[in-house]
Amino acid sequence: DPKSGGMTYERYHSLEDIYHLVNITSQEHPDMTKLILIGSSFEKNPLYVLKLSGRRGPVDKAMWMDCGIHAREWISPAFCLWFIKFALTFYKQNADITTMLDEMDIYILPIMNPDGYKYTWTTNRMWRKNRSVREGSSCVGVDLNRNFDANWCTRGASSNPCSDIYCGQYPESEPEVQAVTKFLRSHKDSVKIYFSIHSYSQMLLFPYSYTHEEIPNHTELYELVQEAALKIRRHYRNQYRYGSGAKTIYLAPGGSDDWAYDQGITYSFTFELQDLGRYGFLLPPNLISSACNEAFAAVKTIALRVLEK
Ligand code: ING
Ligand code: ZN
Repeated sequence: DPKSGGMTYERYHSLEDIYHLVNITSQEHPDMTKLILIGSSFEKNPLYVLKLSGRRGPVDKAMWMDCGIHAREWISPAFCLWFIKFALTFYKQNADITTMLDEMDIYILPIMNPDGYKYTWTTNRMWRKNRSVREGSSCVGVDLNRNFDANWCTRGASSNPCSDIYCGQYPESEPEVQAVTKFLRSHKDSVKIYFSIHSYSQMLLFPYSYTHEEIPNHTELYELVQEAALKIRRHYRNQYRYGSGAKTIYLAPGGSDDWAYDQGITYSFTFELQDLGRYGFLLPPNLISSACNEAFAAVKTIALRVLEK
């Protein structure tokens, strides 16, 4: 029942709750989901991907979405869970959702940084990185969105282990990043669209973030995010900025969307969800549904356009 479900999805969930929710969802929808263990975190928490597909035969296209790369951005995993619930609830009731699930497989990683997320619940609400420890340094954690092999650790990242944007000892040094890159490398032929969900600042971004140079299909992606931002403004009256990462926020090497793009996933995006700074990372639970509804509108707009191509 989507109404009673609503209550569940309008609050934030502990790590244990997230695992439980994903697990029961996969059991309730054995015909439309598959639970895939893609690896484990530094502290050996599992990294589960939930695969969503319509009740149809095999297809050759897929979309990927990861949430919770950064521990304190709680709206991000909340959105992945909300997306899963929404898609499964309205399949065969809503034409757009039916099209998405019938024409592609959707791989969702609800929480890419479980160790950091757990730490924000127990110890430090503003923690960003993972929780890996390293000999010779008393500082903990690597910024997973600086650890991908995309112009790694150049301007916009730090080689200081105590920094919040520490890039790690070498590209893909972190098990969370290794799990994602391994999965995407082995699904390269099918995955056409990549989404990474962050907060906050209300932005729809695409590569590059590691250089000011434009990608070959800059205009095409610019028009996609522009259309998505316009939909959000019309339907939800919220303002999202859009453009390439380097030009719209700041130079940031080693990010996941840039890496995915350079792997050949030419529809690659990073979304920064609500808000604009009033609450920042501490977005209150009563704003979860509006944040998720508008983010879903953006994902849907882009996915359906790409499927048309
Ligand atoms: N923002 C992203 C960050 O990792 C970003 C911005 C997007 C960087 C794409 C690299 C690539 O800094 C937040 N809020 O984390
Ligand atoms: Zn982030």
